[in-house]
Amino acid sequence: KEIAVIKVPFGLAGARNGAELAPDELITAGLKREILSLGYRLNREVRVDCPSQPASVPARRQTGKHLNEVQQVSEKVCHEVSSALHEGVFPLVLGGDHSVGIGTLAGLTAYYSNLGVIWFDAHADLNTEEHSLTGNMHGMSLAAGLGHSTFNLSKIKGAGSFINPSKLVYIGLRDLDQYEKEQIRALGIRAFTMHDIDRLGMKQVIDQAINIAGSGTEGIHVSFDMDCLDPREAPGVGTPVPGGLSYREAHFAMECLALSNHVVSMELVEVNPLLDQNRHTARLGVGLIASVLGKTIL
Ligand code: DIR
Ligand code: MN
Ligand code: MN
Ligand code: MN
Repeated sequence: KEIAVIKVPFGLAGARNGAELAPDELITAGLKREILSLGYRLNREVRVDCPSQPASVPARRQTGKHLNEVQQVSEKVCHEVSSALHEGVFPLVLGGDHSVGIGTLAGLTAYYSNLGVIWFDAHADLNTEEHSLTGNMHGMSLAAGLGHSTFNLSKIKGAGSFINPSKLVYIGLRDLDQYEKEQIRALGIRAFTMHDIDRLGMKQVIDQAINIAGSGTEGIHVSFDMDCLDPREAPGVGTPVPGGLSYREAHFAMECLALSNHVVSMELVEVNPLLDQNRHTARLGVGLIASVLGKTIL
């Protein structure tokens, strides 16, 4: 099996600087060695050219901040992801902040019309331009994927149709805005919060998630925001929230996803090397990618 590593050094849509440094940090932390030692071929390693300085004054209300930059990056990521899929190559997207996920979803929908998505995150990323309290577009990625925000997949060249909320599952939620709570209820999105993980255990949670996102779909896309992890495990993220996933809960979920054989793409976002300690969060990210790709303990 072949992998395309798609590096997206874009951090303008997050809450603070630093996520743009993550793709290089993940490579330095040994990502390619892990991929190759699992028996994959590295088909290509692409670096999407991303603006690092905002070209325009950040807009306040009508649009998210740095909309133009997010749009440019989304179109490039969309193109890279859909090209990989059309060549039968597994796309591994390295963010960047989670606005990168808009382009990833765009590229996936260009190829798949019936995709399951598992969104690992402390946050729901369901804000629209109108409802966001921060204006940060990394908190709007799924609103864009579902077609609820003004800037959404239909504005991205090459994208397919919106994702299906009944095939979307959250894992790790614990910091939601009021509007996002209402949306999750109104849309009936299956959301495994930290409370559910405490109550059911990760095995029940990931089995059910794979069932929802993986049955009757063409495959599962794993979008992994590193802030789903507990900040003690992953200090190097832009918006840490206490009470997150443990090291083993996260690895166990990835291992079960690998065993399901349903995963068709993955992205890992929101590593912030400026806030990290001894590259700990980057190395954890590399390990989690290895687990999704089939690394086992024995
Ligand atoms: C918040 C935080 N809901 C916002 N979102 C974050 O800015 O919309 N997403 N941090 O990852
Ligand atoms: Mn996120
Ligand atoms: Mn998050
Ligand atoms: Mn199945």
